[in-house]
Amino acid sequence: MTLTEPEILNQPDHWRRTLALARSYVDQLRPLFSRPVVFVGAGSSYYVGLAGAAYLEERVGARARAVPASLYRPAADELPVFISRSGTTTEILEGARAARQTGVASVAITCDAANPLVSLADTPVVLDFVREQSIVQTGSATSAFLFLRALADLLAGRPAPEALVAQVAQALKDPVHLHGAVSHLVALGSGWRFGIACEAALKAQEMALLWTERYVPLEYRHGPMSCADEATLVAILDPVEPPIRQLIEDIEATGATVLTPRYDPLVELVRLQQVALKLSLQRGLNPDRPRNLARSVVLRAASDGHEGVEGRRG
Ligand code: F1P
Repeated sequence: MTLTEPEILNQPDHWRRTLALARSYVDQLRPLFSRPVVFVGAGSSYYVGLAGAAYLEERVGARARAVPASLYRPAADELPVFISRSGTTTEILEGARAARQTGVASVAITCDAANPLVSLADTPVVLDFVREQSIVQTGSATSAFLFLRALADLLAGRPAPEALVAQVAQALKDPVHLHGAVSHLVALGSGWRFGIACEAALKAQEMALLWTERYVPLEYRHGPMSCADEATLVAILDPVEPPIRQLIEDIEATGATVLTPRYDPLVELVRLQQVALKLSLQRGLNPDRPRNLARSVVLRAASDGHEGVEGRRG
């Protein structure tokens, strides 16, 4: 058995704990989230921020954006929320240090209470029940996003999405059946679902070394569809309503397989994690240890002034 498989299967339990954590933090975070928010992350954690910012804007009407950690610069009027499973990614720590040096209070969302990010953030939120050993993030990313989603709902005076726990448990017993070889995956989603689409595509890229693309759905016709063929799997995260229905017909005409959503988009992401795992094994790869990747990217300054990569596993 791979390390990744149980990490995917643990998500119902992790989501239940995440929802409880969000409820316990809402009063403490409410005043901080009255400012415009910038989510800062790298890789999966950036995509969590991208989805989180769009969700916060859609549901709370708050001003929110997401930036890759390498582009973050502190601004006095903005709350930075640093997202990092490991809390050791160099660009994240540089951003958190810059915020601290300029007197900008920050929040961190991470999975380990003993990492350097926790000591740099003013309000750390630790999902310490998510203990992933794999390089590829699965439950850590969905749980971090669910925390932000539940927080946004609670800030807006709505209940947190408790029903997702039962829904993801059901979906895990209902995996996607793939017919034919897939070498190309396209994920389509709009609004907060775009960040989810990016994360779904990253899973197939990391675990199965697939050529992947991600777009806002109707953009797909504007050029990228030229590359679709029988080896393409297109996952749609938006509801299947008239403009999407027509898009599906156009995509199917290329010979590509279209996967339409049966569940909430976050639950669909979990099903696409399963697809990535299955494709990885089908292709004879090790999904736990994708080539060229480390669990977090830790850069060390070399004597010639250039930076080198010192991959970390722990
Ligand atoms: C972020 C991350 C992972 C990615 C890769 C390198 O780590 O970019 O999403 O899969 O292994 O690190 P973190 O800052 O969330 O720990």
